[in-house]
Amino acid sequence: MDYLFTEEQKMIKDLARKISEEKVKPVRAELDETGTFPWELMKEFGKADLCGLYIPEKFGGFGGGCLEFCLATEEVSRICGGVGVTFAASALGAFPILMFGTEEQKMKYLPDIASGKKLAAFGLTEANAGSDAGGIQTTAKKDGDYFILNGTKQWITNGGEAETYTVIAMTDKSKGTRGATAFILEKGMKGFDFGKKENKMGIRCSATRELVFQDCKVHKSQILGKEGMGFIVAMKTLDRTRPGIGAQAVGIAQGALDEALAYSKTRIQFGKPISSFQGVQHMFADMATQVEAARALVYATARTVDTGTADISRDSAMCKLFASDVAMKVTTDAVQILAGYGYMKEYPVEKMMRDAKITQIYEGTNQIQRNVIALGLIKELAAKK
Ligand code: COS
Repeated sequence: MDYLFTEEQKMIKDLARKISEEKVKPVRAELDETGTFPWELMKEFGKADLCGLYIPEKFGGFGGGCLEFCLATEEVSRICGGVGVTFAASALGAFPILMFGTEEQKMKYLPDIASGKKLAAFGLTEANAGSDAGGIQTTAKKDGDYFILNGTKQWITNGGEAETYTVIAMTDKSKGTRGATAFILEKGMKGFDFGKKENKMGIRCSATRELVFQDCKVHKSQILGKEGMGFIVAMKTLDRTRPGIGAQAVGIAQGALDEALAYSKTRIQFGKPISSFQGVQHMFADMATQVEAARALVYATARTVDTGTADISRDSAMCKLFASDVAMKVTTDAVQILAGYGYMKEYPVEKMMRDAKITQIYEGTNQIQRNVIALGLIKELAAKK
């Protein structure tokens, strides 16, 4: 399908594919097995100027947008979902600064993220505040020109490895979601520590850790936007980064389809390659159609995000929901096509199936995406009346 990319967008896609094929593919199984964080690979992406695709040139980035970011994320995830999310989660940490940061904050933090020298991360989730993001308990108590943070963030991607963190904490619990504030925190600040790296089912090389705050003193100049705007910062960020999860899901699904197709030509049963059986061909037809539909939705949503005009919550939720369900279905079918071999670690499809699962969960479960979509539909209807 022709998505009418510019020459620059084609170049980004090709470059991300080349690095992923040459550098990520040879090490993905070992990174998965050992749960090793892919620092060397992040440096490669930095050297190739892929880390700041969505960051304006004046802050050291490429000056593209959500689409360029999605193209690269898809290509990296086609080879490894764990490396893909490590790459993408830095954008999740950087987007709040990009959207709500002062000129000074942007100048201070974005160039190092754009160059790949530093990674960023986003701290919203807590043990008792997942889908119910408004239920966060981490507090930031005012103390003159400072805020004192106490609490624990859970399952933070790039936790411990990133240098720059956007953290949402309650500055006034009595105000509910309007009492949350977003802060930029730096690794190494007194009172800011990390929990152990979580041992996960998939995306195993990515780092998932707790962020622990114990009387962590943060100057008011580290606030993003205004005091009390933290929930809006978080929600608007997720609206812009969910297409990235869609792109990750499309990449994982395409990777699994590629593997299953290649295998089906070499696997001989009943005297013929299994690719010649109609039952298998129909599975491929469905898988390819689903991947292409998900890809089209991700690119269309990313383009809408980049126009900056529309209310994107609904579209963004749709593309994350659809693409992640496709990833789960297609990777499961790929394992089925490889059958016994698909279940073994010698082939990459079992890893792809494990990696796909989280795309239905993080950045808002698919049940929450359905709530957001339904709310969008109801709002649209009300606006028409
Ligand atoms: N953009 C701007 N503002 C938004 C918004 C968005 N996308 N979504 C909600 N808001 C605003 C609402 O308009 C409301 O504002 P007012 O106080 O002015 O009325 C406020 O935020 C609270 O919204 P709401 O009442 O809908 O909040 P809920 O607590 O019911 O939250 C959702 C519901 C589904 C939006 C939220 O809990 C959610 O997205 N959960 C998933 C969180 C998630 O993705 N976690 C993963 C973490 S990162 S890996």
